[in-house]
Amino acid sequence: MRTQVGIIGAGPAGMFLAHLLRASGIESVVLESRSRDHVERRVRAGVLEQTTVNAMHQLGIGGRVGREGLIHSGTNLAVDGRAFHVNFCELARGSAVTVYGQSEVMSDLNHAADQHGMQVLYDAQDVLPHALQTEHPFITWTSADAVHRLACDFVLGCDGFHGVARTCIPPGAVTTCERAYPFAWLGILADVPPCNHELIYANHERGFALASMRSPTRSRYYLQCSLDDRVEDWSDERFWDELCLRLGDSVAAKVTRGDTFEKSIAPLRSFVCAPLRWGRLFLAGDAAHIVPPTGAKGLNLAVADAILLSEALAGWYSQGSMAALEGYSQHALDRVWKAQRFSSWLTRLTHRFPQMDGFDRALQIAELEYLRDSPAAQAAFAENYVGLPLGVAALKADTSSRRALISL
Ligand code: RFL
Ligand code: PHB
Repeated sequence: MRTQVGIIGAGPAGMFLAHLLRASGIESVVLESRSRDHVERRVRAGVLEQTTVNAMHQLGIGGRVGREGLIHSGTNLAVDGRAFHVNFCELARGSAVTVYGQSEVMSDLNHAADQHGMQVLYDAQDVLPHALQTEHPFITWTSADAVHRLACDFVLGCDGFHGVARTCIPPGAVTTCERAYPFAWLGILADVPPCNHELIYANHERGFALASMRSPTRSRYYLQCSLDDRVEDWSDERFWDELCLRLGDSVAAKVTRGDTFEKSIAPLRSFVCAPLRWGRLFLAGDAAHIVPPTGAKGLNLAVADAILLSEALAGWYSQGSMAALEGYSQHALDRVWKAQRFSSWLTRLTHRFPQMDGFDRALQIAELEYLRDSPAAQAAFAENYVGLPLGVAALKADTSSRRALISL
């Protein structure tokens, strides 16, 4: 089997890349180790930056996000039950974010892939890229006891943090930076109306809480919990009681309780690998970097990588130029580190750390009160939350890439 670009992983990074490449007339095959159902049902991100929504429209898959996505022109932060509002529209070039679940994004990408007859192979086992330092890389995998081989020009590692692609790079050829946080997020879904029309990020002395949503009738809530906690430790009753305590009385009065589902615990991590290229292998999305979910940046970074990498590959196929491909890693990482900075700042500002003393707590409160009272601080928060423009990185790209990127 032969294609132009072999993609490992059918999550957001892999599927956006497959669609963006197709839009530039470049053929790809996506190899995914899990089932399609598993990938579509995974409950994860909920907040899309405008760049992500624009990319969906450009690919012709923006119909549903346009109709059903909830436009949020601001968000709320709270400290010990006292909430304040940050207005994105006023502070960040009229921007907003769209609340639309990752599983809906995946469903839209996969539905369009079916319509276009794109090649996405699920349940591919033992996926392994080879000959990455040559001009003729290939990928092998097994299914139903047969071994398969895909010859290609490039391999894109979009297989998430635990994937195989990054591990193929010899340790001396990349550097990695990592920070594991000393807590996790317990997340639930419940078919009850959200407690507020916009999100609430709550700092409470018992720990962080987040009120989010998927639709006017489906709520998504998170609680900071211990790394040792198990889902079984958290009955619905305990979850709702703790959530109400951390959100404070006035918000708690608007929380509708109900049966929860998709209860899961995720540890928080920051991770960056550099460079994002080794020979003919390019990394994108969580395979290359992880941010704590507090800033809602992970999926959006995966899409930004996909846009930059697809433009660079389009430059190679149309002009035979390696320039943009050589610049991809630096362009993507410039943006990744800014998102990393924002996400870890917001995590430190809103969570309870084990060794925190009165001084640390007073600093958190002072910083949140500064954010509440200072239009300049709010403008910086809003600019980062809605997403830095892709054009910042693109300014350094070559002219043809720049024009295409800025149009997104
Ligand atoms: P994914 O989604 O992990 O997809 C990788 C795919 O690769 C497959 N795979 C393999 N395939 C073949 N061979 C192998 N050896 C393979 N190993 C793995 C996997 O099965 C999978 O299908 O990575 P990708 O595409 O880079 O996308 C990243 C995003 O999924 C992730 O960053 C976000 O979910 C993060 N995130 C959020 N991002 C946002 O932008 N906004 C949010 O509001 C937001 N909220 C969140 C989040 C992540 C969370 N968790 C669970 C960590 C909330 C939470 C709780
Ligand atoms: C979500 O709705 O899943 C969500 C929202 C905001 C975040 C993280 C997750 O920062």
